[in-house]
Amino acid sequence: MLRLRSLGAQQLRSFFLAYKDLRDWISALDRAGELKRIRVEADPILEVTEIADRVSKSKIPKPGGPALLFENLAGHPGSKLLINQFGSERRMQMALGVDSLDEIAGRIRELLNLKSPEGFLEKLKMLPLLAEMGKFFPKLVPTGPCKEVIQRDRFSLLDFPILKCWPQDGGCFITLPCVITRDPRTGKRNVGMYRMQVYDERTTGMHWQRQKVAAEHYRERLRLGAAAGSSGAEKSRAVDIMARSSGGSMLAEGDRPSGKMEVAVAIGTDPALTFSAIVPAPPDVEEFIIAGFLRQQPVELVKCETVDLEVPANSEIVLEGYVQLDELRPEGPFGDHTGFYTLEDDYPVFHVTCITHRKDPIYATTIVGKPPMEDAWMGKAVERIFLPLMKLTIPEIVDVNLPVEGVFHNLMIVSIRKSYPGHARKVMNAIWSLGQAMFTKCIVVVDEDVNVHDIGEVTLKVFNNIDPERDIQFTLGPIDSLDHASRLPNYGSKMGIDATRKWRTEGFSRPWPHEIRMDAQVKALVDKKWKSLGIE
Ligand SMILES: Cc1cc2nc3c(=O)[nH]c(=O)nc-3n(C[C@H](O)[C@H](O)[C@H](O)COP(=O)(O)O)c2cc1C
Ligand SMILES: [Mn+2]
Repeated sequence: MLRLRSLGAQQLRSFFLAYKDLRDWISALDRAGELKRIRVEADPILEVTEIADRVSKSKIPKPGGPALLFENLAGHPGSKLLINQFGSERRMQMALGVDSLDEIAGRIRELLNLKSPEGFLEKLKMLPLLAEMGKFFPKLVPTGPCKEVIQRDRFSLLDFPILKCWPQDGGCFITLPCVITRDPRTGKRNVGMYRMQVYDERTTGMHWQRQKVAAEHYRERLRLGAAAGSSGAEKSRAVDIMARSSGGSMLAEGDRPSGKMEVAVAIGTDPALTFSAIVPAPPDVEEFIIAGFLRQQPVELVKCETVDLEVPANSEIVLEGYVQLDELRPEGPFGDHTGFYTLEDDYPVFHVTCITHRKDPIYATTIVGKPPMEDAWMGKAVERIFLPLMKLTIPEIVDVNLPVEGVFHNLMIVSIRKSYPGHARKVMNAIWSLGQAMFTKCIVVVDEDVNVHDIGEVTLKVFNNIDPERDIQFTLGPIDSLDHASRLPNYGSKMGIDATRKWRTEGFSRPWPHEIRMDAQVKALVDKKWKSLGIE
């Protein structure tokens, strides 16, 4: 009963907090002193990056600086651009309507902890919760702000102040798009954030990495096409392009499977929705539901004009179009969140068939580069929110830290409640098989008494505790596409360090030393004397 009441209170509170759209969110940032309007002219080519980068790395007023609304962009009179909206702990909390990200983790735990009601009264008590859950599901509405201007004939991507982020980038990139696709088998929708390189007025790259959900939707279409194709040749062509779209060269003309995959892209939505596009949710969970859960109000969707997809009604800009199944094109280089440029590689191509937008649309974007950047704060939010979900499959996990400089896939420090010999290695293997955590290049496992967020303590304990030859575990598997060091693109080795205290049952027969700690009595004594010592 208590649980239900607390959910009710949260629901009531967040009723006032869910942002209607990007503009509502910008006003909230402004009121909270978290927004800076830039009226001096700035160029979307490199200059906005340099400004945003300095702000991201500044400590004023707090780490991450303010969000920036550029109101005077060179070459784009009248355009506005929002950047760094998620770029601080406070803004990330505000975006999700909480005072602490652990609140959301708590809400997820509540849901996971639900037990089936026994008897009529308990069922009755569940009703408000069920009503609450109804709020998570998206709602189709006849129209919305994103339809204020509909452009089917004369439109150009070049009208928007799309950034060229870094000097050696292959061009301008849309960096904060919510890319919406549909699973051709189940009809379920996916929203993923995949950058888009602008090739010309109506064409972009579509950088969904091969292990991401939209890439699977794409392969699913190829498979279906192959199954429908009458000849064995058609089938083998589809298989071929699947392999080649993982880093190979283009197919020769006349050797291509045909067909299209519809795609819609929303730019500049309310912050919960934008955030939902980056969360590593299980493939079959619609991000629209996650956004509904986070904002505790349904996401309102409208039908697209030229494709059979739905988009958030509150979007500033919507791009509708398709990806041709037989077409790959070099994408990149792009200054990435690893702090290095990702190399050029072949990716699908997005053809825009229609653009709809609000009047005077605000273009939302971000930059990535050497950390810390805006995405560091988004990544930390994912870390906190996903902890209870990780614990669902790996309950022995106590806490997790993905240090920002580990760029999320290079380093995970995890503390566990060790219960049996080899337990740390079991946890490594579980993490390497858990969704996007499969990319983790190095997993460091420590005992539960180590504070994973204190890098000094982690360093002290880990390197004191290991016998490297014994405690390092290597494995081979899929690697993040951004990794430039692996032997092959997307495939290479990973390492786990078992830095837990070793047990006799693990073949360790030496005594384990005690950690140095002063007696409590002596500490209390010195506390009392401290001032009189005249040291401070
Ligand atoms: C700013 C930003 C840019 C990103 N760009 C890409 C990208 O270009 N390609 C990609 O595959 N993932 C990119 N990601 C990560 C994905 O959004 C993330 O893996 C997400 O969970 C994918 O959704 P999915 O599981 O529905 O495929 C980016 C994340 C952020 C925060
Ligand atoms: Mn997804």
